[in-house]
Amino acid sequence: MRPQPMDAAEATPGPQGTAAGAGLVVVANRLPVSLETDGTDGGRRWRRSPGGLVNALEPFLRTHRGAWVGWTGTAADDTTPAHAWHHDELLLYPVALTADEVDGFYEGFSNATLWPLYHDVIMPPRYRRSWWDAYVHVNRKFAQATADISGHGATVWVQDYQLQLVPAMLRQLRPDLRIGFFLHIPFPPVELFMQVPWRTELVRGLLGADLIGFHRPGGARNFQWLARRLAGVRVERAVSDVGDDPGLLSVAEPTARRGVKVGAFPISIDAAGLDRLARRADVRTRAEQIRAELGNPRKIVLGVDRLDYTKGIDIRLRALHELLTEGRVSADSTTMVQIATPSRERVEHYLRMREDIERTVGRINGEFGRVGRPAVHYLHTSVGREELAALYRAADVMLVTPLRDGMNLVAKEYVACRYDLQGALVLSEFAGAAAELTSAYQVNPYHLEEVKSGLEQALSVTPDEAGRRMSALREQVLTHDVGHWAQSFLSALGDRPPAEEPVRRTA
Ligand code: GDG
Repeated sequence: MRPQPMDAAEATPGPQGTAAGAGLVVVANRLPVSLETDGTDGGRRWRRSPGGLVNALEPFLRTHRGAWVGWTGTAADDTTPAHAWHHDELLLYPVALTADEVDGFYEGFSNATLWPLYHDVIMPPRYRRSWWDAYVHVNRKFAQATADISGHGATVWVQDYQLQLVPAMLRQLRPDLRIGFFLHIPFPPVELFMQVPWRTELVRGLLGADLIGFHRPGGARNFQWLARRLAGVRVERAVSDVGDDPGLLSVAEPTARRGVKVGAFPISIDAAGLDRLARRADVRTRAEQIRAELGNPRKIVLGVDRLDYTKGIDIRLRALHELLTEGRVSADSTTMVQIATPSRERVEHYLRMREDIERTVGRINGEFGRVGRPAVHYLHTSVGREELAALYRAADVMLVTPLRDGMNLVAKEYVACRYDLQGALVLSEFAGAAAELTSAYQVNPYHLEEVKSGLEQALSVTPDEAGRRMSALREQVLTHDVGHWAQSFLSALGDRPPAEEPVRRTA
């Protein structure tokens, strides 16, 4: 099977955009484009980049004509535009990072300290002072760029763990702004967060926002506890189980008390858009073609992930391997496809994990594959949106087995593509999505026997049972889409808690 090329929506840098006065500004580590070299003519072009955050926010920004502040993804050189430019109706405002800043802020503190720490320390986080310094410095750059681009009284929505200091820095520069922050990854248990040498600074950074959003109420409650313990804030209202009714903290500023809302806002996908895409004749034809290219096996099992150690790709491969060894699954009738999108390839943990996974794939194919019929098709690549929808449509079983995941959009995308009410989802109970997708085959990824029996049950589900489960899953996903998520976050942010009484000064 050959993957089809990635979406190639090109961005043409327009006339130097003047950014002043933007009314809604999204601030994220990455701009929703990246500069790539074209294989045919060697020219460099901006292309839409894949990824959870971009996919989630883009439909919303399109309809609201916002601006986006972020890094281009390449260390600053003469290719980084110095000014804002338009791409597909969006105003993009680049933050240039040097190679050293990328090392310390992105690969270091963001991806080798915070990422493993916030994902249950699956890998040991590394605490390095120089990485922290780079994190502070780069967060300040983002805050300054946002202050420059935002109009008076604008709404700013800061995204994710790379930018946790931006809310407080931005509030200092521009007290007129309404600032929201959303964390796309899990917020860790308090005992783990307490490891960070700079824990108070991180909490104070977030407290600069008017609203701090998490995927799950548990994360929001962890944060509330830490804010009280580390920053001495008053908890006015505890976090409830619904995002529409967030908890409230009261923070003492130099002259007055200010309210900060904290709540759960589970992110979702453009469900109707994916449903439409999956129904398209060319996508349906491609799904049939994929089945044929795989040799028309009775069952196709699919995994789609960034190649990340949190995603549990190794676990699902081990489960399949044991099921094949025990004769509970046959390679004659079942074929697995794993799309592993390249990710963070310069971070050490990722290099080792990739070698591990590829060794396991090789071993399974060595033992159970035949000439022209591997048991596992492993693609270390990114595929286009249509190809992805066709793969979802072709897969009888979708395996989503992260050890920890903020939400996991892949699980929801699979459901959105199954308008035929067939297919079965095996889902880790440690993905944020598990709280909503209760009709999936939920498994504890640390319990290999449970993963194996989840996969086995999903492979042998009757059409009636599959239909019953998929209808329930679709009901949830189609009624709680990304528009609903953005809307509920922004309306909670718009409804800013009033300034409170002045802070009494003690001599
Ligand atoms: C973070 C959190 C949270 C993947 N491969 C291809 C491709 N993708 C797209 C998927 C999906 C997205 O990337 C991955 O989103 P996930 O949610 O699964 O995971 P993360 O990237 O880790 O995202 C996560 C998310 O933020 C949002 O808050 O859910 O928990 O870790 O949309 O479809 N897309 C295409 N080709 C690929 O090969 N076109």
